[in-house]
Amino acid sequence: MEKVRFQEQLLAYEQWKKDVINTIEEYAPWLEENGMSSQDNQQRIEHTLSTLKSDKLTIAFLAEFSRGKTELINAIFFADYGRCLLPSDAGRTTMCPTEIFYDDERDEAYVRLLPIETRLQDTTLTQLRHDTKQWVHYPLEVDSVEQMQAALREVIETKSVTLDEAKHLGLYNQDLHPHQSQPPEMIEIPKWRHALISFPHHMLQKGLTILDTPGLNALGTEPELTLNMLPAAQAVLFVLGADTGVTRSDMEIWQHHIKGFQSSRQRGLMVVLNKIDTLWDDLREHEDIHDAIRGQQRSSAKMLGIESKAVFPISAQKGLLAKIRNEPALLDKSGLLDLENYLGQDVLNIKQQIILDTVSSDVGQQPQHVVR
Ligand SMILES: Nc1nc2c(ncn2[C@@H]2O[C@H](COP(=O)(O)OP(=O)(O)O)[C@@H](O)[C@H]2O)c(=O)[nH]1
Ligand SMILES: [Mg+2]
Repeated sequence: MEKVRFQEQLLAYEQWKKDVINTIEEYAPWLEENGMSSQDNQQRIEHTLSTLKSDKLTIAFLAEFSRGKTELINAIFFADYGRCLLPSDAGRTTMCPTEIFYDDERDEAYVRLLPIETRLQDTTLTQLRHDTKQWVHYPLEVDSVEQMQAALREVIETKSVTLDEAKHLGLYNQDLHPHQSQPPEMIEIPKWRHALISFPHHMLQKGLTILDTPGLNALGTEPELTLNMLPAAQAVLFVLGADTGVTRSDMEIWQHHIKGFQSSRQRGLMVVLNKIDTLWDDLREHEDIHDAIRGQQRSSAKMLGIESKAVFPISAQKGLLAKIRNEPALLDKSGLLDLENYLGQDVLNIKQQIILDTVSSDVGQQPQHVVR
């Protein structure tokens, strides 16, 4: 089967949705002409149309820090820019949950950052989201990769505060400093609590939202992320590293933040074994490398209690490089397109099903008529 990039599948899905909207728009006058229109019918049709038009798709990237979530987001979505748009480097990873989407209302590119001190307020993130005064706003100049990279680096910024301040903000955890007899005087904490990136990428403009998360720590300190934002996502992408294997903190995220939600309702879940390039070795036979990757894929799957084929071995780094340099052999070897292909099918099928359910329950009597 030919592998289709996620972008192309999303475009096909958008076309399908547009067709459904057109059909429903034609349905209302048709009912009228045939004397079957009623106020109730019209209202339901309007409700369906507004649901369809505001339809969003959120994919949450969830994993312990440094598994390559940000690199993978760059590889899937931003390879066209020829560089890492979002900062992904060793040691300094995304510090705050970051939503990447397109703001149609303002129709502009920006990064907006919520200061960490807002944790002291008695307001929820949902409330703060609409209170633009509390956010620091930087416009993004989409024609300048340098300007954008510089502005986007804010999401990895930290600041040094006293132990008391860190405690006051609820950001000091003694377990993180197990080898020190005395607690440290100064603590490094994230500068920002949340970041919103509005970016005019064609998929984001079509209603896709990506949620990039920092790691287990943030899941503990920001309950809204766990309670509201992750459950609202239509798909979760869980990332493991081939260099580390399945660690205790990977297991904790899996057990507490992913598995629990899975049973409650249908949504997409993908498990990725990233950094398989760390197993590529010029001195080893091709077969040996293949076996080593399969071995890790099997053992990771076993630990998570899922089927081996549900784990996608990939190299985000090599996939990104292959896209930038246009090297099909390397892209194939990176496994990135297998993941994108699945992402497109699985997530979009679920979305399609949700839309079909909305249409059939709202527009009612003859849903098959509408969506055929
Ligand atoms: N070798 C290798 N390194 C990777 C790969 N993906 C990410 N990395 C590196 O792993 C580090 C952490 O990546 P990042 O995307 O920031 O991880 P995050 O904290 O999960 O967002 C960075 O130094 C990346 O360059 C990969 O596929 N292969
Ligand atoms: Mg990151």
